[in-house]
Amino acid sequence: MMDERPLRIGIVCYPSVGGSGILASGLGEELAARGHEVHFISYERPVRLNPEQDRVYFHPVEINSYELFKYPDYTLPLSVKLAEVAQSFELDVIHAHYAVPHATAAILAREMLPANHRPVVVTTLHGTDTTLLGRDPGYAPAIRFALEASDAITAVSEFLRQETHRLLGLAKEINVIHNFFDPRKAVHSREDIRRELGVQEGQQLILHLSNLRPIKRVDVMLNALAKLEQRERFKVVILAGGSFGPYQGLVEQLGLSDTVVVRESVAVVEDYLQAADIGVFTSDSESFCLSILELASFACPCVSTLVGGIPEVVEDNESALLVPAGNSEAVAGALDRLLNDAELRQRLGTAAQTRASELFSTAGVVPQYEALYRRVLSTRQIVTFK
Ligand code: GMT
Repeated sequence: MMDERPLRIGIVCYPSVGGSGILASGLGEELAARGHEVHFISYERPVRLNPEQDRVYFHPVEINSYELFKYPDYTLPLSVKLAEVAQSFELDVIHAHYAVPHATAAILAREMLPANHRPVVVTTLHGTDTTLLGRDPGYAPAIRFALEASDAITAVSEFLRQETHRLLGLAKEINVIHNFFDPRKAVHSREDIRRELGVQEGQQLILHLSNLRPIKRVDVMLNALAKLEQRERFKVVILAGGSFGPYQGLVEQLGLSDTVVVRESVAVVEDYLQAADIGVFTSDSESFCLSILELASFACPCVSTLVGGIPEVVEDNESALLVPAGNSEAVAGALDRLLNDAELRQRLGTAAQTRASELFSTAGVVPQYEALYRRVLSTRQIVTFK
């Protein structure tokens, strides 16, 4: 029979606005709500982590700036902090989100500890750790090693599972556990948010949210928006998880200054999700695209590029409009269809919401992680260096 006692879980993730950190924070909060003790280890407190949550602890990693190092080192202090926390709090599991450098540091921490005090290491791949860094010969061997040495690996989509096998040639099993999302309560009303953003009566709000990395192809999105006629029909809101500065010039050049509103570092994303009528995403690659799921939970339909794991999240013409990557003409055409057709928006949005609650709810997905932890703990084999 499987051990059902609450677990002590260490989560290492990026604390900034980015899907992997957001997912890891949501997972930790939910695991704590289900009775487990959860320790976050990172260089800052994760942005979306609720400071009020019981059984959730945060352990900062201090980064030194020794003159000897031309570049500051994070991996070693992280591994030492992980080992310290694992030993002091008798962690059962270290769950590393994003391979670089988190899985590497977790493996190092596990190996530093006495064999009978070693937590198991579960590594979750989120996307660019495979699709970008996994192609880089300067990283790939280290990523492959950290994954082979993990006690279990998960990927957030079937696409990412296959890409990881293809690019890294891993022999080890990869478990697919999709992203999940259940919205928190919005703080402001839909009307207040739209008013604050300057959305006029009868106008539609097109929303994009991301960390604006080059892979998001904000240039393609802006070019598509510039192709849309009758600008009085809509307002575009960009929630920027990074500086929008590099794109400001393009906004002006395309004559979009009166159409595009940018908000950097918003506190409650649900305020904006509930206020949106259409989402737009133009990424060249996306292992899942948590933002599409976030909008789907508010029955907001999206136009997106048909790349990576996105068709696992939403289906073309059923719950979204999916278009080829890098094609601003196609993005504009799909946005135009949605802007002009309230019935289509309603149909796709409702289908996206149903799919989200059936396949990607917190209640459905988090137990998959719990089951994996327990399975690995019950069958653990001490993985040691050859
Ligand atoms: O999309 C980003 O640039 C952020 C990135 C991250 O690692 O934080 O997001 C990745 O993880 C998310 C959560 O699992 C996925 O929903 C995103 O699709 C994935 N991004 C990419 O694959 C580009």
